[in-house]
Amino acid sequence: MKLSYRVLTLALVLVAAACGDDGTTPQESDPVLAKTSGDAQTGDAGAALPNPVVVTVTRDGSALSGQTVTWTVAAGGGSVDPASSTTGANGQASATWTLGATAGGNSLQAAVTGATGSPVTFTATGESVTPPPTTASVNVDDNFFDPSSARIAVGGTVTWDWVGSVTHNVTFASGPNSGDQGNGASFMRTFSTAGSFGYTCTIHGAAMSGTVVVE
Ligand SMILES: [Cu+2]
Repeated sequence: MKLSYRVLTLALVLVAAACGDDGTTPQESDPVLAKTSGDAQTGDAGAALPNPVVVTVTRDGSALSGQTVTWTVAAGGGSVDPASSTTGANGQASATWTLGATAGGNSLQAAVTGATGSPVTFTATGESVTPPPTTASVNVDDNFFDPSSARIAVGGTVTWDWVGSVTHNVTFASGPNSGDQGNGASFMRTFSTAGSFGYTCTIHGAAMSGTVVVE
């Protein structure tokens, strides 16, 4: 009986030694990759989406900096910039996604080597873009411009036609301007640079104003 106790004691010591601290640190958990923002956006085909795509990498629930995130367009034919980025102190990395030129579905993957949940997939919808026309017409009425905003291509021409019964003008911050005109008159101006150009009828002030958007 006494011998059995000794054998049992020896066995317990050996088991304890096998389970004890052997000098190595515990195994770290894998990083976890998750989408943060920028998924399911809609934007113009061929153009950058309005918001960046953002992912977050964590370990055991805490932000993990210094992780390399690889961004790859998976469908739609667009591009992403940069092709890889590194998570910051908040665990986040982001990229700008430019959709393919053809309207329709696009997808993008973000990957972190060895991370749980990697890769994550973002989707976006590209909408067809109507090119700006080369000409536009605006009615000068009493006392408003119709439409108040005209869109044209660079190099395009806007024509204003006086259809109201009282005198008005089309006056930009810098000319050429129409001068005062009455019913039946018209004024044309060609715009050679892109931008948004506001104008007013100085007779009726800010309440009678319009904009030409040149793209
Ligand atoms: Cu006026």
